[in-house]
Amino acid sequence: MINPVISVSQPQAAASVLLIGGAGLQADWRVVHALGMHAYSVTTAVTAQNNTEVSELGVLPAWQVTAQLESVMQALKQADAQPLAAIKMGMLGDELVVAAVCDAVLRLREQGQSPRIIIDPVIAASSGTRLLTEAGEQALREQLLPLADVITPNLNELAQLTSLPVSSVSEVETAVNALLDTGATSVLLKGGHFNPESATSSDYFASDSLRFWLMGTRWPERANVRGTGCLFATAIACASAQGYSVADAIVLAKTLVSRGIRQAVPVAGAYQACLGDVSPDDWSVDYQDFPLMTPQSPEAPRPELARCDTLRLGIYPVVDSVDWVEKLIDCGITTIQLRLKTDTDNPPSEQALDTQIQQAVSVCKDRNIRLFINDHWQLAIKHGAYGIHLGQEDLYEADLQAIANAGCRLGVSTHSYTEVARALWVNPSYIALGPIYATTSKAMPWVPQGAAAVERWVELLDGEYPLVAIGGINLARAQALRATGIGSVAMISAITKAPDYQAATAELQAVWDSQ
Ligand code: 3NM
Repeated sequence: MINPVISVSQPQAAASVLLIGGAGLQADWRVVHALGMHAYSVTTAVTAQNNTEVSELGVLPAWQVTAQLESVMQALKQADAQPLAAIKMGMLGDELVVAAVCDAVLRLREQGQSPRIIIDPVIAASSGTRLLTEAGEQALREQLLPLADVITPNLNELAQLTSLPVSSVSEVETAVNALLDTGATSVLLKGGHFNPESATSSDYFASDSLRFWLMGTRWPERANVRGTGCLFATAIACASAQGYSVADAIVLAKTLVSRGIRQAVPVAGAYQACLGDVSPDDWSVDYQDFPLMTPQSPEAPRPELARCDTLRLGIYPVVDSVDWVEKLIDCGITTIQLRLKTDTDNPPSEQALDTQIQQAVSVCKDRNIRLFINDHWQLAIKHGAYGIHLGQEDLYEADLQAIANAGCRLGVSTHSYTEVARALWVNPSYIALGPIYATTSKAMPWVPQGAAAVERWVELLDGEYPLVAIGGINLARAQALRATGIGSVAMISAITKAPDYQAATAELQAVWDSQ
């Protein structure tokens, strides 16, 4: 159900964004400047508007838009130009401008360039004034939306583009799916106007392979913040240009919009979002702005899982037999995971699994060891294990309520902003972050995150959840990671493949306990 999204903090060659729009360009540029990035812009319309009305509207002739696009294309041919990685479109005005923009995208594709296309389908101002003619709307729907990687309608635009009702969770899901039928790769409903009484502002995303609701804190005293839709779509474009997957780009954009609303200031009868300085490396993400993600309804209750007895789980070996569990407890290990990976051609019987898990639990119980069982959550509950460890794929297959009811802890693997947002919705007992370094113990579609990412995760999440770094961790790397402030490091081969596992375990523990 859930595809891996490869993305975490991969350093990217500098890339630029093209912004196409009307008045919204001024909000768009604020995101680009806040992140210290580079963009080109093409103006499609000039409006006379304030916080209450649009009094005049002039859409530029299509030849002027084409001329601007042509200048950008020429600039992109310069040897030192940053490649164009994303295009964000806002107000287009009429069908002639839509056709001009469409033509430019198709020409880029003919030249072998495929920047991510983010279309904010601006149709009308909040005051109701139309910003796109009816013929323009038809051209948008028929010509441009099929080229989109992400369409980002607000609630009114979703209703307008689909002619469907959008007042409940299931209606929004149906309408978003209907908009996907235009041929776009994905759709994000920006949910600022959806369920305005709810404590969270919930957006809904759907593509062929991924669906989720994304919930951020609402700030009701700042209900009328202008331009947040533009900020959201432009932030998706900027994160795209930095190399993030669509889903991670959306999570980062949501944090930025939440931050902007939280810090908004009153200006001329409305609020203006304030982004402040935003680091392009980690988007200055603050825990209070970080969204929660679930494929279920945003109204579904979250499980109340038991907490670990400590935020610092220490040296955390991951092993594949009861024998290893016993040997490492004898070495003084107090947190351990039993990961019985099954050979799909020759799976062990349920009875064999049951016996091993029962034995491991009984070995650990009398000695107060935190034993986490990987995957086999029913057997872990049955035998009263301290905790369960699940990967993202298993997170929604497992009965989280049953795990919570059993008082069992739940640790969750994560590899990206998206997966952390999903893990946070579950309110897990710990969060594992991986792979930090390259590993040969598990097939991984992910690029290693590196120690700098661990530092950022600690800054974001430490104190909220126990954190565990995993992937390629040996003695020297454990020492380096200790300095990031993370409370735990997990490893397989550094212990189980060591020539002398007892010495290796003792050294790891000494390094960990020494600072
Ligand atoms: N999970 P080693 S990396 C089991 O990134 C596992 O989620 C990972 O083994 C993740 O210490 C990994 O030998 C393997 O590299 C860790």
